[in-house]
Amino acid sequence: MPAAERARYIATLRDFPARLEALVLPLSDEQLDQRVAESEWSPRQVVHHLADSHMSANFRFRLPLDEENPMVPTYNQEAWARHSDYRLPLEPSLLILRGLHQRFVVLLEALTEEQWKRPVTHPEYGTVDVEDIARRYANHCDNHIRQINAVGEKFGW
Ligand code: NI
Repeated sequence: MPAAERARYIATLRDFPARLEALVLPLSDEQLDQRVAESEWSPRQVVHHLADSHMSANFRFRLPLDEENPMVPTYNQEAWARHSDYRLPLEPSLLILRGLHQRFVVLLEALTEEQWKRPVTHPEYGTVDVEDIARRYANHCDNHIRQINAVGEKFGW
């Protein structure tokens, strides 16, 4: 994998908290609770999901650095999104993302070639490496920005 791709994943992770804040902070409470369909998440749920998901990413980045092919835990994201804390204002989750992503950038920028290739096993995705995890979460950032933009397109903001 060329170093340029790794640098791109790191850049995406670095820029994400500010990109997300620019998108969601101007929204009203009503807009934050809009959904494109009953089965889809609102922007508010997406922001809280991102905080939970990226806390889980922290384990997926770190465990393989010091353990031999660790198994990482999974969780039921649909069930989590129905809990009371997914109705909170955005600030707690935006703060988590700010701090976490600052940590991710420092951690990933210092990885050696050997560390990028360390294996980690996910119950559904199988055995991947740290680089795959970085790609997956960089894509995760972009996908959820698109998901929030789709709500804006539907409701005209
Ligand atoms: Ni997600």
